[in-house]
Amino acid sequence: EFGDGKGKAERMFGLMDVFLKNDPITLQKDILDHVEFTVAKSRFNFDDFEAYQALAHCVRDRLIERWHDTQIHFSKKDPKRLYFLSLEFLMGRSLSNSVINLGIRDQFADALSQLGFEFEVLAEQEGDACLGNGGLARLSACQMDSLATLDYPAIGYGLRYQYGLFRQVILDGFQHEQPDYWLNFGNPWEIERVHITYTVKFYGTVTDEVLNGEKYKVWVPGEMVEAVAYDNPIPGYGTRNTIDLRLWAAKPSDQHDMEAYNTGDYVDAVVNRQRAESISSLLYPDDRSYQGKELRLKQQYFFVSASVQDIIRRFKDKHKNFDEFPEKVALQLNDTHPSLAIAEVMRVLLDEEHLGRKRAWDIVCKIFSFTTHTVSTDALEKIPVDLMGSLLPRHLQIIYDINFNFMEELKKMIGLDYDRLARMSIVEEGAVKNIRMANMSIICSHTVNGVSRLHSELLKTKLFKDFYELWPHKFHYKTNGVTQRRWIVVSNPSLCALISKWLGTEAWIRDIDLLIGLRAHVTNAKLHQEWKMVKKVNKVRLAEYIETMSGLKVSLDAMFDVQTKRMHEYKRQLLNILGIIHRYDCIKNMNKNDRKKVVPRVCIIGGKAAPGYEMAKKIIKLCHVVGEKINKDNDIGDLLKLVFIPDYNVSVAELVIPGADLSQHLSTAGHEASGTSSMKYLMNGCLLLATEDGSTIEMIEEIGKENMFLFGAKVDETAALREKGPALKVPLQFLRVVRMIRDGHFGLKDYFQSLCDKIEGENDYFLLGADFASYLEAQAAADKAFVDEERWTKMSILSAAGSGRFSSDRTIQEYAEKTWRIQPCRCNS
Ligand code: 8GP
Repeated sequence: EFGDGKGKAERMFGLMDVFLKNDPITLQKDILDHVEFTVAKSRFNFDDFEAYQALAHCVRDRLIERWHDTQIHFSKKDPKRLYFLSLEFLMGRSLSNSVINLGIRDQFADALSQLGFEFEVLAEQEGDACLGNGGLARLSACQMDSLATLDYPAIGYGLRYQYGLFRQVILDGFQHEQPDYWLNFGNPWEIERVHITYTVKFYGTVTDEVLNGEKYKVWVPGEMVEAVAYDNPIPGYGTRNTIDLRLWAAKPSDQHDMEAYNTGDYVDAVVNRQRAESISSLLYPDDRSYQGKELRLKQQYFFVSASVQDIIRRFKDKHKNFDEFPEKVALQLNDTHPSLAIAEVMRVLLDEEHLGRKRAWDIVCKIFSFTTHTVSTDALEKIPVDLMGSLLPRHLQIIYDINFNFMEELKKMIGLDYDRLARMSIVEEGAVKNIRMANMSIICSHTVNGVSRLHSELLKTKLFKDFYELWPHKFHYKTNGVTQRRWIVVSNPSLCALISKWLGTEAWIRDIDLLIGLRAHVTNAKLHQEWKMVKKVNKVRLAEYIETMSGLKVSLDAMFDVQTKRMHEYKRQLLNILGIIHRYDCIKNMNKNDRKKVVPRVCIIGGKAAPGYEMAKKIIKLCHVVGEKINKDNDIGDLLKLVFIPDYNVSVAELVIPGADLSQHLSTAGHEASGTSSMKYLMNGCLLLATEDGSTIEMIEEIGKENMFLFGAKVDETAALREKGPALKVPLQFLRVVRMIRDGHFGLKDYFQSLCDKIEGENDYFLLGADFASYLEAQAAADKAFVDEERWTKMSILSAAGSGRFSSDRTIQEYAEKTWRIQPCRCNS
């Protein structure tokens, strides 16, 4: 392994300790060494942030050590590997998660306290890595944690954006976006690999060439950019396995623009080179709507091309030909964003490896699997043919070729049903011709997964009906899950300790099914007492946060009622706000005696709106004006408060979720593919008020209807309700609250008209009016349950106890066994 001879290797081993040690003295020494030599501060004078940096480097050393062992082990065993391609990973903070997964949190806490620092305080110094928008991106992060924990030989690939998701700043109740230049203070969690670089080509032309009597296509690029690897070690829990999340950054290529230097245009040429870096400069903040922008397509191809080169290089290191490629490589497309990988693998196998069409196609069909995260046709990516043709001329040819062959096959199978042929074609005809990325992904993948059972049904009967009828065997689902390491162990240490105590083991941290064991104690008064205490601790933490952030003092006796997620009309934050207005209105009209019976509530809403999404931004403003009115109304006091939590992100979620009593998941049935925030709330013993949508349907099976507050139209009822249009009866209370907004009760009368128009009469596509009465009933049921403390606590325990199915460990195991067909590869060294 060490190049020149046994003697050198032995000498190097002699110089190293076998493993880094984790006793308090060694840790203190290592931290201080990093203060001095990495952070370059005096070990007698450093602040919390510098201590955090030193600590992070100390943890990083230990991560690298395990990461090396794992990579060497994988390389020796050469197992089939999973390559997880995703344009978004929402990792949040790394410190606490890392030390917990490495099993050395307490040792670090001890070492730090002896140096006069508190672990928790230092952990707060870390900024979030927000390289993703929302559900899809956090799911990728949870799945990486599970892949590592379950010892799967996997690598994640993505983009190292310099600007993460914008920071949300609220000024006068309006959302403003600020850039998140998150690398400003350095990032100790990544390792720059200056030697792992690949050239990525763009633009140019395709020519024909003859080699040994065979004709080949040659792509002569017009621009070249370098992709540099940044490795982010992802430690598993309870294992030495530490896998790699490899993110690519764009750097100018040395091969770039030689012409310009030669013609003497040196300054311009250097300035132009810098443009290359813009490819990985920012994360697009629109989750869902797709706009066919060139930079976005460049990002997609850039990360796909670098990853595919890396994958093929790794394979070729061990294999002489491509025979075994499908037995060694599984490529997972996280939504359609990485789907250019299909055309890219095809291109490499055809034009560079000269395998011939049949063989290349045969390989492609065996290695790709595709997961879609949406239910809406509008959210499916389409790339204008002109754009594709100019940026990636060879790929467009390949896509046309795949499509031609598919259409020929299809005609044989279904005959000349031109409508259906047109619907299934990769190429959408029309004023602007488009490439339909989802169609390409389905045609070329062996498996298409939905993210919940209901989602999968909708894919089969609606979104991808034509494809399902052709290839029923391709369609599956893997209900999403979240990792209990992050969402209980890191974010809710008190609950973690309590669960371990009552189960008599920490094994549930790796084996979530054990949580069921809590059911045996569900009526135990001692457990109830401790359970309530844990909730209280977390509510105190959340209340303090609210006070520092907004100056608002909230009562701990109130029900903390939370809705946090991206702002979308279908997620119906508006329904929540209308419900709050209704509650306020009712309280205002009550006499003193009736008011005594009101269950006090602190309503908490958080989430970002895409910068160009007007309606979502209006909902944020509405939340603020309503909150202002209610919170300033002394007559109401603690009976009702409404707080908007700005800049909702992973670390804010870690604080909010454990402190919630009730959480709301209000999507109109049939619109939320799965939903994952509900799973985090559930694990934390928070009760759910929800529609029967996405994965909630599966939660009902685990928790029981009687332990949740369900409401609203079911998925098969929505079409009929919409059809009724203006004839649909909506409750008077609904009309009244909308009227209050229209009449300017909360100010900005004109500004909110368009918002009101969207929810009245036949415009009410998301059925707020139709679901309002049932929503209020569910809210009333929640109030009733909350006053019965014992019942509430029991429901809370049962929620956590039944949340096991929603661990990403289960999801990943299903993917591994059924879709990727990979085996664990545990590193014991
Ligand atoms: C989300 C779905 O809306 C959510 O229901 C699901 O739980 C989550 O994915 C994980 O599967 N979808 C997206 O976040 C999404 O489509 N994002 C756009 C960037 C594509």
